[in-house]
Amino acid sequence: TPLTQNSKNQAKKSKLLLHYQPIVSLATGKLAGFEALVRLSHPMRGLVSPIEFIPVAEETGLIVPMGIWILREACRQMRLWQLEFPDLAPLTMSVNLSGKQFSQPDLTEQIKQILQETELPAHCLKLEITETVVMENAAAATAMLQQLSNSGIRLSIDDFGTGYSSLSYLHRFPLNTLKIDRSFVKGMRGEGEDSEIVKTILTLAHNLGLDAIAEGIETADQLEKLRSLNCEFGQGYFFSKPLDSNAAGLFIASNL
Ligand code: G
Ligand code: G
Ligand code: NA
Ligand code: MN
Repeated sequence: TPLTQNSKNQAKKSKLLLHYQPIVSLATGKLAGFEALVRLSHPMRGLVSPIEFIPVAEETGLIVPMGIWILREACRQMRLWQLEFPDLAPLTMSVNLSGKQFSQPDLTEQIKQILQETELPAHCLKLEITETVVMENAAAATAMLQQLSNSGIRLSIDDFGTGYSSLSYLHRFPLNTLKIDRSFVKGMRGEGEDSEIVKTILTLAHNLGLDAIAEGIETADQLEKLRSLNCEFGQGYFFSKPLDSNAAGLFIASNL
């Protein structure tokens, strides 16, 4: 039948989807937002990691339309949750931006249009950019970050501590958040070297007026340590792995 034919064709297509990893306030344990993480659903290979296809998409330029789809889908989903859970404290949706996306001159206009279409308030969207991308062309980056920030969009530096960073620029960028790379959280026990690095990043963030998210929290020990260091937010398997949209909706409901 045509229906079977159609579902066969559909099953052969690769398709993009988003998973959402909870970000939690370490002081209260309450849900603060999600990071959107893209996946490719492949008919033969199942869910393919972005590590495999984002670099290819960057090279071919496909990342630009793909990134627009990701932004729209993430904003649409967050707006749906706001409507579904009206008592929800405002959550932030964090979306990763690649270097090529970040260098599109019309990025701010495109995002403003997506926010208008999806009716998501600008302050509910946060963009994650790595320090390497920002530092590659610091002058252009400053102008771009300023535009985005002027539109009310929040900004965070992803994988902080692993890339090339310049402290003299950092304080000039209109940032909101530093995300402490999970490699530092992983090695954090007792008074080891990684604990000192985490402490130093937190001091830096707070001195610059930024908040911090610790990535890759997997144990109660790491959580306790980060809490005692006044790290505002955390993300990692200890709280939840990235969830599909249904499971993320259930996570919100169980957190109300
Ligand atoms: O979700 P996972 O751990 O597999 O992500 C692997 C890497 O892919 C991470 O570095 C993450 O930042 C990146 N990534 C995930 N989703 C996106 C996305 O939507 N856009 C871009 N540019 N990178 C993403
Ligand atoms: O580069 P970026 O920070 O965006 O990478 C996010 C990736 O980290 C996601 O693909 C996600 O699956 C992964 N991740 C999230 N939490 C944990 C964790 O607690 N431990 C490990 N090993 N990886 C995690
Ligand atoms: Na990220
Ligand atoms: Mn990250």
